[in-house]
Amino acid sequence: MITLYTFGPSGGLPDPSPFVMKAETLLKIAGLTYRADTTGFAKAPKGKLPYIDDDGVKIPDSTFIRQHLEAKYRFDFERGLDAERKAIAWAFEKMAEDNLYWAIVEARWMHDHNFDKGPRTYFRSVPAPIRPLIIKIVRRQVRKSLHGQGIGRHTHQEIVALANRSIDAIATYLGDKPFFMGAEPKGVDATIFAFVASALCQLFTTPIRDHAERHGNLRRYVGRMTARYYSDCTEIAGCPAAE
Ligand SMILES: N[C@@H](CCC(=O)N[C@@H](CS)C(=O)NCC(=O)O)C(=O)O
Repeated sequence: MITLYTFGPSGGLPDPSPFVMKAETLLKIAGLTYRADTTGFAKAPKGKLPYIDDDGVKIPDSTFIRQHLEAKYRFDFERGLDAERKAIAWAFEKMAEDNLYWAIVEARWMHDHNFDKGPRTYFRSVPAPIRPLIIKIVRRQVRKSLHGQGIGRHTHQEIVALANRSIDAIATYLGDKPFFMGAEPKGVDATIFAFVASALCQLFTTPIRDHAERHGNLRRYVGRMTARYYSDCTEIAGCPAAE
């Protein structure tokens, strides 16, 4: 049995972490049975979510989770793609994970109006007397991560400009195809779906969201992925489920 360690649904998303959403969607695309567990963060092998426990074997990191599913369950997430399209898919995934992601983190964690609605609520289980201190420490760590990654050295406007170019690139490549690489979903769709839905998340007020909302094909794409893989949801990130 596979256990996927998650943060749990929040803000109209299956998970506030796009990496957890990606891993969960990969499991769904592969048609594997799993259970979600929200109690694993403290024991995360690499200190981050997601990770899975597959019959006692722990695999952290969404990309290595995918590799594990490919190796153990012989599921081909790239079936039918030639080498060039595999390269394009990988490049888009890493653009989302290593660039767009940090712009989303900046938008959610560094601006009080978003922080108060989202990240601040993640600390509800921390005892009240020490909660403000823990929040301050974690928020400072996130600021340091943004600075270390490099994006935190830019102005908010510069960060938004970078994110919007990524959103435009995703929208342009998707075009009017049903899924990112064509008629059928591939592994890359788990990533693109997770990051586009995160950018569109209705809980947060961000220029990135405003920009993403102008791309009707992205909203329809999120709705299509929702209809196919999250049949218990009528909408995700304000995008109605529809094939
Ligand atoms: N490369 C990892 C990234 C995972 C990641 O960044 N997870 C974040 C949530 S979005 C996390 O757990 N952060 C907690 C921390 O850094 O303390 C993956 O693909 O799974």
